[in-house]
Amino acid sequence: MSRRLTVGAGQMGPIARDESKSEVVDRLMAMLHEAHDQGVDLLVYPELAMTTFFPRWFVEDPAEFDHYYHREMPDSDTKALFDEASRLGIGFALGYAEIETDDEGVDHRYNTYILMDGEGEMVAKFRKVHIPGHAQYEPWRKFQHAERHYFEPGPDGFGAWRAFGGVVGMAICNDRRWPETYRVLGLQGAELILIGYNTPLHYAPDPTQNALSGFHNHLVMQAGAYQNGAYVVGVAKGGIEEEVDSLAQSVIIAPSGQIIAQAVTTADEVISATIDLDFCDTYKKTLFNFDYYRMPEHYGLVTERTGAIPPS
Ligand code: CDT
Repeated sequence: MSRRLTVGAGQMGPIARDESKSEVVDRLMAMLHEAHDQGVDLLVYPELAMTTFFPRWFVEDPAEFDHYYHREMPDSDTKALFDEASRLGIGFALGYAEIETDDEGVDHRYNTYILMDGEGEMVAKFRKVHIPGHAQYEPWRKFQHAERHYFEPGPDGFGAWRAFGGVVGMAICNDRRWPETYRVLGLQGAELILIGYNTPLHYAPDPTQNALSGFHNHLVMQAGAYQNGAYVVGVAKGGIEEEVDSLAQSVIIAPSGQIIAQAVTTADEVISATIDLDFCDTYKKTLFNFDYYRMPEHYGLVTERTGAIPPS
């Protein structure tokens, strides 16, 4: 018995500030067809795949940027992509900026992933939990990273869902740097973790990290895969977008922690790998047999404390 599935990463090159949603959908559609040619069952697009990475600009009233957000998915801009994917029988995960108005009429803005199965049914929605960057205008920066101005943390945490013959979880960009993300998914039996990202190569608070950007990207995702016996699909929107260079190097990672496919460009590019979800047990039932080896009575601080408190 094996549970084989072909997963694809639909890496994107830059999206210009004035690029229309229909132009973006054309690009996503071209990658969908390429994925179909590669026999892909599930195609993963990046974080905020519909727009330029607008948090690099600060506007006092976030509502001025509401044209970058979607109130429903699919909507009139994206319906063609959803229709074509279900016609081809391909599931996909799409990152986008979401706006939702609550019962009191208050708008909430989220950095969101939607996961669709191959029949055109929505499997799940995930809203980014760890929101990086800053909430105020910071004039000393070459460019802003004001995600904390434009998005609130997803209130639902890290869910996992039965789909594609296995258990699937999602995370978005900065979430991938935190081991808790993978462990919370691992504790729900996640076998396949989908992660989109937009990572500028220049990290303003500490530029000594710039040269390590690609290393850190793979380091965290390979560790998360291995320590939880899961496949990880990490998908970039990379290249030079509105003068800001961002990391590409999208990857598909096995539960062994090994990279089994990697993008070679900084442009739109589909990579794929046929995986066997049963292979997760090679790790989940041996070295990382959680039931047998975990010691949760010694992990209390992980949820009791936020910041570190060294001994006095
Ligand atoms: N999109 C996103 O979360 N990017 C962050 C950039 C570093 S924090 C300014 C990341 O973790 O890759």
